[in-house]
Amino acid sequence: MGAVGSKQHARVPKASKLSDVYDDNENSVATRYDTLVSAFKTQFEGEKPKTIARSPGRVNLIGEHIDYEGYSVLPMAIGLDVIVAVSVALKEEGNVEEDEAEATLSIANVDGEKYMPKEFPFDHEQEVDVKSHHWTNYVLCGFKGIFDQLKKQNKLESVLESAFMKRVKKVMVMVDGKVPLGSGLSSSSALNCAVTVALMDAFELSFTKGELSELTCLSERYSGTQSGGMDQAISIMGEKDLAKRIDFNPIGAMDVPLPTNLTFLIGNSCAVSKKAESAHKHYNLRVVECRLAAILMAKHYGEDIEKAKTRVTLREVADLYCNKGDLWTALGAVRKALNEGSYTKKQLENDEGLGDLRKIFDCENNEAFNVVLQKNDTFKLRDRARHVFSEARRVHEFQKICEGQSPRYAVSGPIYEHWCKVIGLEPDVGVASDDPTKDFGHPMYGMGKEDALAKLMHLSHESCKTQYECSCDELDELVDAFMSAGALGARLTGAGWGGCVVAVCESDIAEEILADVKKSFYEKRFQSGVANIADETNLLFKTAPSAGAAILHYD
Ligand code: NG1
Ligand code: MG
Repeated sequence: MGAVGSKQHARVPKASKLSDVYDDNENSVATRYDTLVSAFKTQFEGEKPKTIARSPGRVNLIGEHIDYEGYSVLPMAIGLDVIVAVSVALKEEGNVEEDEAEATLSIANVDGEKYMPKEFPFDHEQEVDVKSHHWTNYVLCGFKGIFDQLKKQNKLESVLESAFMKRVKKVMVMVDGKVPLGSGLSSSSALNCAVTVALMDAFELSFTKGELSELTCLSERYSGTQSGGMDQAISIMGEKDLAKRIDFNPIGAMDVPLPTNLTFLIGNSCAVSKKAESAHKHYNLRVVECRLAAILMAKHYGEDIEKAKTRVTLREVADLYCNKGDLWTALGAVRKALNEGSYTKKQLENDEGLGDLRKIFDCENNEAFNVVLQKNDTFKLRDRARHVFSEARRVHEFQKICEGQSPRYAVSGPIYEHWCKVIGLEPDVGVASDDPTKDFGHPMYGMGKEDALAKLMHLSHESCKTQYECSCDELDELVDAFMSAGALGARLTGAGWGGCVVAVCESDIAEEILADVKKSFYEKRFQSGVANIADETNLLFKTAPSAGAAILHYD
């Protein structure tokens, strides 16, 4: 039951055959690699790539917006990926002219019309121009992350002084991405991770998967989002046929086998979530709200205000004060510690005694938070904290059910039984409500495994929509379309505010559901020609857990 395995100490596999990395579609995959190599040669005047690496996008099955609060999430890597070819040209020894020339980092894309090439100095301190939102920013993130990691390991000086690094003339990078942008399938992390792995190999360095997951999580913040570490960790540590429970602090990945009679489907709502551009009112604002909620909860538990102001995550506070992190207790505490509705900046600074918020968020040095505080005056804390704790609980329940526990035992626990006594209900009955704002049990007793998993996904979507407010009309409509078509459950996946829905269904009706959703959602939305869009651009498809990052020796 429940295969376990924590793979953070392993290295990224080096495969020599494409079929070791991809399980199907091998012919078109091979053509894609040929195209990458020939685009590389054309762009870089006949040079041949030294390393090719791939890293996939992901779909998060459950556990939304809780990674940055320190809670485990449950994604799987998908087949769509980013592939990167890299080569390093070295200066000729003794060639004075070359010795003095500035080394460069030259980045190009197979789709050069849409994604223009760009060149930077070969300098790990090169700043990322967050305001430009240029696609190469993520390549720069990957590049910088490698040197940050070396610094952390006290190896930066020696690597920079090595004969190899001193001779670098030009680093050439060619990218081909298949993960749709802004769709909640993590195209950005797939790009960052693929580049990091390719450059690591080309620079003759070797990091463990755990180190790579951590360094790419941190380096992606150069792009302007205060991201958690889910996307990078699963892109690096994903495995065929397994979903993963990704843990943080320290980072780890535990195998989660999914029921074999179920199929997961992905549909793109076609509402593009421009994450970097709208971070101040969406993603980064939520990070700020959760942190404020953590601070007020710590204060509620009697912590000295100055100490409370150093709290960063809700988990930190729950672990300290809520019965060692018991999520039922934490949900109860939220009601007492945080007001309903919104707090204004003034209320937080004056009435709650937090003082200058800009100081708490180190706005002098953190532009992302600086913009959030400049552009927002109201902050919802209770709803956000409630989502985080209840979603963390759903992840736990989802995993337990996948591992074979009966839904009843996955949901209940000593504290749950206790609450039932307090409110005068038989634990077996639970509180029969679909309302995710109710802090007590959900009616999962006697449910089959499949229905219980689907129900958790459904509750997750409701919580994202009403408590975290990260859904949108298109996503809600697509969730409904999947449900009407016969899916067992459906929810937004990824950051939300656009992007994709993940649905789960009995495998034998997957095709029927896809056909139905194509009609009810896509054809209705786009009137004509939708069939082609849906077929060609990965808008609607079946998915299964796929392999994570790999290095390919391809010739
Ligand atoms: P998206 O926007 O789907 O790549 C983001 C974060 C995750 C996680 C989810 C919400 C990045 C790179 N990723 O994913 O860490 O917080 O939102 O669960 O910012
Ligand atoms: Mg992303």
